[in-house]
Amino acid sequence: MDVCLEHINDSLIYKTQKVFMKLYTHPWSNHAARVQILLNELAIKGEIYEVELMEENLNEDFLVLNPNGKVPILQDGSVVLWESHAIMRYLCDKYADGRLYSNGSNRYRVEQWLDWNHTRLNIEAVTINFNNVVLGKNADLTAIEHAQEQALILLEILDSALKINPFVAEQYSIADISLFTTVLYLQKKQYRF
Ligand SMILES: N[C@@H](CCC(=O)N[C@@H](CS)C(=O)NCC(=O)O)C(=O)O
Repeated sequence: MDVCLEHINDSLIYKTQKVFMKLYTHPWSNHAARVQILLNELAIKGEIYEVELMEENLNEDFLVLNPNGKVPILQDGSVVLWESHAIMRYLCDKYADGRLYSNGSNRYRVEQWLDWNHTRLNIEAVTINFNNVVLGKNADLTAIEHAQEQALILLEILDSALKINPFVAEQYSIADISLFTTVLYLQKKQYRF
């Protein structure tokens, strides 16, 4: 990466020294897509490295970066992070200058929806896609049906929240980005960068 962003007196300053940012991703990963969207929102240009899943992610070198063998992984200089939401929080704290993950009471609303997505809606989306795409002919049809039913109930909760406000928290935030990638995943759509 040619640009180094650094917080100086609370503002983002572009410095001439070089910093190395790399995102390990996969085109079908909803978890990686949310980080990639955030990098775009923050106008951070790093190296996007597409990992060959079920092969490269099982290599020793990869497992050193993430022992879970999953994408996304963010490498920002000496910082290596996995878990999409943790990466998003980190990027906002370091580079967003108060945008997308604001301080104060609105932040708890953002956290609420991030947790809700991770522990509720995203789980159903992963079950549906894992069975349909990865297991294919061996898919557990009962699990798919159950996940679809649950997803519909959860989407109604999300719809109700979005009737009040166009964003789940007061302002556009990383919770909206995360939820967007899950809804897209439920629609079996790939985010095109
Ligand atoms: N909770 C993790 C989930 C990451 C995840 O499940 N990544 C999938 C792609 S969407 C993966 O790398 N799967 C490869 C594997 O399990 O072998 C996050 O939010 O980053």
